[in-house]
Amino acid sequence: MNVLFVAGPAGSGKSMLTSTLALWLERLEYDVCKVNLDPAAELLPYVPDVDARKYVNARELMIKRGLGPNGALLASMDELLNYVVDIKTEIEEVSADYVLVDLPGQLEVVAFRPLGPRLLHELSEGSKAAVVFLIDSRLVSRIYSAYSLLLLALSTMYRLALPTVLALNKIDLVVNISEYSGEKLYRKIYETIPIYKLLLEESECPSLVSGETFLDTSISLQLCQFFRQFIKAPIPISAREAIGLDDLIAELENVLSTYKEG
Ligand SMILES: Nc1nc2c(ncn2[C@@H]2O[C@H](COP(=O)(O)OP(=O)(O)O)[C@@H](O)[C@H]2O)c(=O)[nH]1
Ligand SMILES: [Mg+2]
Repeated sequence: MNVLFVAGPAGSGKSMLTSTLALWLERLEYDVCKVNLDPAAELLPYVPDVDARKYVNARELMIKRGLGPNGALLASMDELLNYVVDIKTEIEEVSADYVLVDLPGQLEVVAFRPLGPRLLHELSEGSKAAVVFLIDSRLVSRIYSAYSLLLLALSTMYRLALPTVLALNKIDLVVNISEYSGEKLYRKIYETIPIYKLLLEESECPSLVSGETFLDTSISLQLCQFFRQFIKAPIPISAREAIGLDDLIAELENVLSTYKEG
């Protein structure tokens, strides 16, 4: 059993990717178990096989304890930890090749509080596991925002301590996918989206426009070299249009094949 956690900032497309990737894997004749781990999810683009909302409901907690939406999400994640054994049992009963875990909307709940890594490690214990970290293409349309998103991805990778594959989602919103395909599409993506200027060795580390960020030239140059050393360029995908999923699966299989339980 391979466990894939779909992570990323709110709105990056975690739920959409869980849905599309599940269909894609099923077409490749894998058995897939879809897990919704978001107790505050309202509408999902897939029918979960295992659902955190069965155990904890953020909306009910909000009313019962008089909490706001953020407080309710935090309280419900804390509560969810009490049910991790039940959730794991349900997952094991499905006995799938791939378990896709759609993580809660708010990244900080999973990545920067103690319960996130605990939850992920308990759910993946005894299996191979990896994280897909999603970045919204529209949020890295400027070089300085590419720096901050990559720093966020790196800090998440360190906190979750699982092999991580970065994917740049929603490419359909930044390149004309009806006009380009195959190699041409990739070339267009690499030219259009500045995060690739930062990460691909072929180009020089880009210089920043002064006044856009606190980073000065020498720090940004060092960061760029650091990123190039430690981060593989994100795989361009569109969860909505099912583009790039074969590449994503190949990279996930690659990291899973060298997985060692920590
Ligand atoms: N155009 C486009 N929209 C997308 C894509 N992936 C997700 N979305 C949309 O982005 C919004 C947020 O997606 P969702 O999966 O709910 O994000 P989550 O908060 O990370 O789970 C929804 O309106 C999705 O329909 C994509 O690849 N292309
Ligand atoms: Mg979601």
